[in-house]
Amino acid sequence: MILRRFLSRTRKQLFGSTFRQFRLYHAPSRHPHGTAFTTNFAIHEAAPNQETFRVMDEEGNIVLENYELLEKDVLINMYKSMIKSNIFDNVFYDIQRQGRISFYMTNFGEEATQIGTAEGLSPDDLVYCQYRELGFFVHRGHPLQTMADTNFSNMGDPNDGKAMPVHYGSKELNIVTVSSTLATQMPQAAGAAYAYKRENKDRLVACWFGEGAASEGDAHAGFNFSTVLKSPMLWLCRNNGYAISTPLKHQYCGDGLLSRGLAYGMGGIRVDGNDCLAVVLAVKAARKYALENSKPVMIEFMTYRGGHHSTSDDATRYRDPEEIIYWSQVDNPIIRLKKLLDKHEYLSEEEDKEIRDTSRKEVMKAFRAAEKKQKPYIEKLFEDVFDELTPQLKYQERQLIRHVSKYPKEYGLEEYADSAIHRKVQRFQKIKSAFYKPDPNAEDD
Ligand SMILES: Cc1ncc(C[n+]2csc(CCOP(=O)(O)OP(=O)(O)O)c2C)c(N)n1
Ligand SMILES: [Mg+2]
Repeated sequence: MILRRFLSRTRKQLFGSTFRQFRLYHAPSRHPHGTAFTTNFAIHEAAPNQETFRVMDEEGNIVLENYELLEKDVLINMYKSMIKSNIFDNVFYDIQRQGRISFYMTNFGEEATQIGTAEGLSPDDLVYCQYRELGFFVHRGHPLQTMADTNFSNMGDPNDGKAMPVHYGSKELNIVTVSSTLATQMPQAAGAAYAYKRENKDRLVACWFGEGAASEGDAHAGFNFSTVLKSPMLWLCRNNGYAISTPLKHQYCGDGLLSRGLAYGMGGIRVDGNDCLAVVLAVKAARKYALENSKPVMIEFMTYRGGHHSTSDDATRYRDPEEIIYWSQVDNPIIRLKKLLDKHEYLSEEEDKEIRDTSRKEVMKAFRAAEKKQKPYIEKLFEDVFDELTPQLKYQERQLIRHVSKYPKEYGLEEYADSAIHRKVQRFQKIKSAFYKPDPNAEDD
């Protein structure tokens, strides 16, 4: 009201007396931006918030008219992936709490966003992740064993123990390895999408990011490149309400990420991220649109981070328990899909139990096997980074070998695969035993 009064006064002051006799003025402009001239003075305000598209409500009722339901097999497979991902999260969260792995991040509450997206994309599409996309990996078929191995940083870890847990990736499945330095994946994804445009095949690039990561400069560079270069790609925003302890109200003003995408000139849609049917529909449609029009589309998934940010965080310090309970019990993607399956009599209680039992067994098997595997040999630390080691790194490697060989017990050498360090320690022990017979009654030397 106050703003409107101010504007009308300003308009009167500026144009009132001199130009009263003229009608509102419009004229074309030759500015390359393609705008026109007007005398209609206005300080524009942001458009009202865009609505969130959904197909199914919290009770599993279909609310979209004329919606053709996905086939039973597709729904059951998505449900299986949700359960598997949820059990994997529970098991690995507990394992971390027991001190068996160093770190973990759960995906509770974001299962429909992750799994529905995997269902909607083509397996040929190249995907860049942030770090909270477990369900996407599961549904695309990434072996649980490889993920368990990655979390244990053992010899089965494709990163050779050089990255933190949850940094999964798979060349075969077209998923670029997670890099949790926020938003670094975004300009890379825009570049890859441009390469795909030049290749002109029926595939695109999709890039995950959180609403918090979107505050990084890299996000804006990525958005801008993708629209200016008119590249076919999907920007997949997981808007889960928090960036560690920062709630979204402290993260941004305006209409979230969707409005930013539109401002950059891409297509966009806001979707209920806890409704797997809406997610699949939106991803398929956006994918088609991006390829047909050779331009990016942003999908903003409205969801909720059900767990702590990571095992280094305690979310109860900054979140109301009631809020957490609402999202875990009322607006929860797994419960919602289960209600839909029940309504259509697609899943009996026995079948549900069977899915849960099988998934638990699979996860436990992967965890137990991963815990038994040795860690990569220690010098691996220096390999596969530079083609040839720099003099400094060579010096550091020699130092490391010397130091660890001197204090092998401090480093639990038996956990690591055989290496130059082991052989050095063995040689040293042989020499020692040749010259020195330990006192059998003495304590460990
Ligand atoms: C460049 C950079 N700055 C800060 C961090 C620390 N950090 C890790 S995750 C995170 C929050 C990201 O939130 P969001 O993008 O919303 O993803 P979410 O954790 O909610 O899935 C921050 C600040 C980081 N990893 N990288
Ligand atoms: Mg977030």
